[in-house]
Order: sequence, then C-alpha cells, then structure tokens
Amino acid sequence: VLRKREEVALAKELVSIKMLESAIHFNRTPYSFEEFLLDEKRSGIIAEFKRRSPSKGIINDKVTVEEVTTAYAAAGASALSVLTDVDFFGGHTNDLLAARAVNNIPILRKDFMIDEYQILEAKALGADIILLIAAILTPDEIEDLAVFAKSLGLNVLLEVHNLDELQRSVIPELDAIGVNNRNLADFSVNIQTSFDLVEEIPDDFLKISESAISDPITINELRAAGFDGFLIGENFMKTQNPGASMAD
Ligand code: IGP
Repeated sequence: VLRKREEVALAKELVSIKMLESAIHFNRTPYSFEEFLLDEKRSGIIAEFKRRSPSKGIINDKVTVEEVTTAYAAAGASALSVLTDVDFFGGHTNDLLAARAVNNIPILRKDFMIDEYQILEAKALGADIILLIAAILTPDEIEDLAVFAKSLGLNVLLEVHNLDELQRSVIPELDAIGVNNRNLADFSVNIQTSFDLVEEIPDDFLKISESAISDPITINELRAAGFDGFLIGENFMKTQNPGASMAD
C-alpha cells in the first residue's frame, strides 16, 4: 500500500485529473457487469491477463494482451480482467488501454485501488469494473471509493477472503462480491473459502469466486453453490495459448 501511494503520487504529477477527464474513454458508458455475467450465452468466466505474480514469478511473457484478450472473448468470457500493477504483476495501464481497443465486453481493472485518482484513471483507460480489496481498505475507505466509482458509472467488485472482511465491508453501493481463494498475506489457496462464504453473501450482489480455479468440475460445483462468476488467470496464462486453453 505504501508503494502504491508513491506510485499514485507520481502519476498525479505526470497526468492531471483534467487530462484524465479529457481522455477518449472518459465519457463512455461502462458496460453492465451484471448484464454480461448473467447472459446465459456466456460462460460466467472472468478471464484474466496476468504476466507474472508474486507467488509464481513469471507466468507468461511471450503473449500479447491483444491476442489473449480477444481469444478469451471469442471463447465466451463474460468479462476480462487486466492487471495494471507494475511492481508485483508486471502489468501496465497501457495493457488496459490495449485490451479496451480490441474488445467489447466488460473489463475489470485489476489493481490495488486506494485513491480516487486511480478510479478516474480506470475510467480514462476504458475500464468498466474496479476492484476494492477489503484486506487493504477500511470500511470508510470502501464506502468513499465505491460511491465515487458509482458516480462515474463504473461497476464495483469488492474482494474478501474471510467472514470478518465480508461482514464489515458490505454496503449497497457494491455490484459484486468476490471471494478470493488466495490469502493475500501468505498466498496459500483453498477453494473451500468460496464454499464457506457463499451463503453469507446477500443475494442482491453478484457472487464471484476468485483464484486457483483450474477445472470445469470446480466451476460447476461453484455454480451449484450459488456463484455467478469465476475469475481465472494462471490456469489459462500458464499455457502457450491462453485463449485456446479457455476454449478447451
Ligand atoms: C486470478 P488465478 O489463481 O486464477 O491466477 O487467480 C485472480 O483471482 C488473482 O489474480 C487475484 C488478484 C487479486 C491479483 C485475485 N485478487 C488481487 C492481484 C490482486
């Protein structure tokens, strides 16, 4: 979070809020996350473009964001997730712009959002959904950032990984609640986290299971348990052709 604060401070000096507001995508109306996720002709998969991660190191640095995201969309992704964090995930804001240029389904800006500036930036880059991570934000911060994102027409996904985070963070401004099966503190994964928490998520939110999903059987089980969406990154990205591995 400290590193992120420095990154945001630097970005603010380089690109003013006025400049963000005059970006080509700033005034577009974001796609509805709900409409695409609940569309039965799509898979419910939110397919992620991720070059590397702190837990795995380099996952794939040989593919382009354009080829992978268009292949995901063609294979029936309901939405895309694009990492824009440089330091930990080898992503870039340009990756989001590039994905936006060639896709017409919702895109999640996957980053550690701590400041309204990043939400303006997400809008300017053509994102439709922003991520708020309960583990790094206070309930007041979640409320402020969610209200701000909604005022720009963006969809808001709140990520939790235990009951305490869920109970202290749920507010009506959110669109979707994601249960992260990966504990960001020690990177351990356990799909059971999703099954344990799904009943606790109020029905007025879209329910997403995130991380460590690697087979269709698990997706079916998660769907039967009540999940609407499945965020998958590494399992696709670790192959030579992530789009084709999703189609499989
Ligand atoms: C994807 P996986 O195990 O399929 O690669 O996970 C996604 O859930 C994961 O990248 C993620 C993430 C995050 C990354 C979930 N929450 C928060 C960075 C920050």
